[in-house]
Amino acid sequence: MKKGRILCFSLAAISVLAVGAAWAQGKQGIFRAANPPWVLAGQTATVKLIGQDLTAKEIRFQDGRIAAKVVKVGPAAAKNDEEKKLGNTAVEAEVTVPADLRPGLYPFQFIPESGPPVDGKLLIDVNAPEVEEKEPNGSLKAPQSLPLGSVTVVGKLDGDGSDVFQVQGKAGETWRFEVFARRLNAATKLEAVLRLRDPRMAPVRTVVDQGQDCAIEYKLPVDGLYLIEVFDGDNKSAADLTYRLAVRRL
Ligand SMILES: [Ca+2]
Repeated sequence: MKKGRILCFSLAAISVLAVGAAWAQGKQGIFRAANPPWVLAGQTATVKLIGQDLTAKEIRFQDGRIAAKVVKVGPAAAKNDEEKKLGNTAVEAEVTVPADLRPGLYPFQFIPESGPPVDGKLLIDVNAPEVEEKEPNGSLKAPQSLPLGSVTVVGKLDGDGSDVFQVQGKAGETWRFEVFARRLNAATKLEAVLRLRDPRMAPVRTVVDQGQDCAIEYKLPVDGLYLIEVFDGDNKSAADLTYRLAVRRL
């Protein structure tokens, strides 16, 4: 009992010292973005993990099925002011994801030489057919019907500034709807909003881009046709408000 207490005390003391040292240097790292924004299940890919004052001798995923190897740590090569805001460093990692992992955000940690680890999340996705967004799809009464299963919509918010899609779902299925705009172009003006409506057209989830795009994961309560709306937070519309909408049946 006593030994246990002493061990706990020492571990706590060590972590307090480590955190204290990092704070004293003002160098506690912050992770902000991955480029590319996702890694596909069943693949090994090199991804740049970008943030402020990042360093890593190792990257460790909470899910032990994902393996990561640090390739190099260096300055982030920002191409514009928006990219500069993501931070000064990039940790390049080779990430290997097994084929049976379902799409979603997977937590990991940068383990530095010294000091506390820094938390991050990486999106794992699956290959899905691409579908072009087609107007008119601006009203709940006339949505664009998507093919069954997982697809990726390639669209732009021009015209009436709202794009509505319809998917056929079954009770008990979990779906993930995720918009990519800012993560593909840090300088985009699009502040995407996603809204999911049930077969009675009642809104069941609404999410707003808060600097990192947004996603809805939802378990369908009933069979039927569900609507997913994409629009801008300020109701802007323009030909350059481009996005990708990942529709995934998990
Ligand atoms: Ca459109």
